[in-house]
Amino acid sequence: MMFAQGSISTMTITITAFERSPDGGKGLARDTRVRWALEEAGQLYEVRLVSFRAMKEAAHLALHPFGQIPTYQEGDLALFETGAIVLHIATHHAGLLPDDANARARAIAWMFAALNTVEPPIVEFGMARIFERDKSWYEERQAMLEQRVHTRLGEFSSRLGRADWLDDAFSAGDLLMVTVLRRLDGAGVLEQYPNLSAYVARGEARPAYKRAFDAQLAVFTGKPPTS
Ligand SMILES: N[C@@H](CCC(=O)N[C@@H](CS)C(=O)NCC(=O)O)C(=O)O
Repeated sequence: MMFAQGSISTMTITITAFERSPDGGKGLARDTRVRWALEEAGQLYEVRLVSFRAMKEAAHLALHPFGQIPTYQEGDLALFETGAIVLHIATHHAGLLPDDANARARAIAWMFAALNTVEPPIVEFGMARIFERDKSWYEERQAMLEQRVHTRLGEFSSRLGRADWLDDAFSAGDLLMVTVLRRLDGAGVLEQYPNLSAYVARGEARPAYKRAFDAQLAVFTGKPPTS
């Protein structure tokens, strides 16, 4: 599958994604953030779909030591971890990191914050909702996990305030933060922070995001993307 946008890269970029995403095409799997970064950077890419079984086999483990998606290949380079992949794209193409050195460092700090400070409690909360519902301690633990999410969202909401983006212009920090917050989809939590809901909606309204979303949805529906 090839999704073309913008300038032509001299080396083919290939990423991996779920053959069958458990989210039913909501774009919550982490290939979406890589697709989005590539779209913002105007790079062509190909997608190799992998099954859950194939992800744990030697060929895929050689690319991703933890047997996960997404991976990123470009010529001799093979990468895993979405933070590293998005940073690689952002440092090699315009559009995702500011030119000013200090603003660039701040944007990278936000990338780490999204993945290292905000994503863990959100993922733990979401995983418990999927895998622990039948446990006797589910309700009690869930309340604790939800509180941890609220702590981070409250802090982040205060920092973002009325700003459109984390700094003056949209950056890879916003891209990762929006995809992390999207993982709260359906939990009824994000809605309690109007500025964060608006921030996510702002990210989702970007043409590059829409192309990325449509492309991952097309894998699920089997229909080609419309944009
Ligand atoms: N920290 C990794 C997490 C990768 C990850 O958890 N990928 C999920 C899909 S979104 C996966 O492959 N899950 C299947 C599994 O772990 O077996 C990253 O950001 O790339």
